[in-house]
Amino acid sequence: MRFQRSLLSLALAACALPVWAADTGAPKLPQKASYKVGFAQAENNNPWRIAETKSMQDIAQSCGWQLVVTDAGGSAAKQVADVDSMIAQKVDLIVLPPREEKPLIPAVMKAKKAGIPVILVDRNVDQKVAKAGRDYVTFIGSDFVDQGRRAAEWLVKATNGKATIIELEGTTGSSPANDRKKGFDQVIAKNPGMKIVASQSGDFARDKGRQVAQSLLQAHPNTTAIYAHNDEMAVGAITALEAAGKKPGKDVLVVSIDGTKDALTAIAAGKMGATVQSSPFFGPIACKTAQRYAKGEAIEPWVKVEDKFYDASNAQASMADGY
Ligand code: GYE
Repeated sequence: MRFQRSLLSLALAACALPVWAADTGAPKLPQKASYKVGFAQAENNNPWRIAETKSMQDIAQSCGWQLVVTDAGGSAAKQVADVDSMIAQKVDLIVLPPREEKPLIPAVMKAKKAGIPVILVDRNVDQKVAKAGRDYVTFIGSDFVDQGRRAAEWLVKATNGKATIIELEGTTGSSPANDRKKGFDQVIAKNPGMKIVASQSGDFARDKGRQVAQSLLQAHPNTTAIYAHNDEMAVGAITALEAAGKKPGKDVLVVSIDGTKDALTAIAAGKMGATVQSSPFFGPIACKTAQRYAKGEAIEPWVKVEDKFYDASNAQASMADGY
């Protein structure tokens, strides 16, 4: 009986073996003089995304890439369809900034099945479901948790550990929104004088950020700080503060992430406190990583991008970093 049962469980286990059990890992990239490469952009509605797309286009020629660029216009479903069409076109490599962590996983898996390697840039997919080295080559990008921590640490210092905070979150379900929240919360939780009174998504967009800031400021007129997950929403929040008759940078401190030209300008003007850089310039590093991969080098699962930090001490002098 026991023998039978163990045989049965063995059989069941065999049936339940995931498809990737006999997996040889992410598809390889052959060494060639030129490649057809797909870059499936999530949206092009802000300076960060425009700089990222341009960085890919700028590197294409010198990297031997014939680049196919699509724009999902802010729709994860469209981004999946864009990857589908790149698979149908039989591109050699797909460079993908997955708009959201979960919905883009089927696209990664479909490319893998078609034998096309995928390099994730800027945003990641859900690590519980898809893995670097196994399903895609690697993730090239910033440490978003650390960015959130750095923004919070600046705010703790600037407010002597006492603040009433509104948080403008990025795109719901995206890795930077999840992780920038996590890192910020970690630091805030250790400071009993710091309170996040409201937290809502502004979808990483300027006008949405302005609208959300406006309604949250009405509900919480005693707010003393705004943490935005990106500069576009921070700039929107500054507009909302001014419209509400408050002085950004004085009555309410603003801290965010990205390092856009508009943010550096706002910091230099004293309207914004600080921003943690999140570099959008993935072209050169994506090219280099693909070349290493084609040579057969083992690629680390996370090619980490190091980010600077801007506040009143260096914003003006760093204006050339902005985009
Ligand atoms: O911070 C934001 C953009 O995914 C890291 O997306 C990126 C973020 C960036 O829309 O401005």
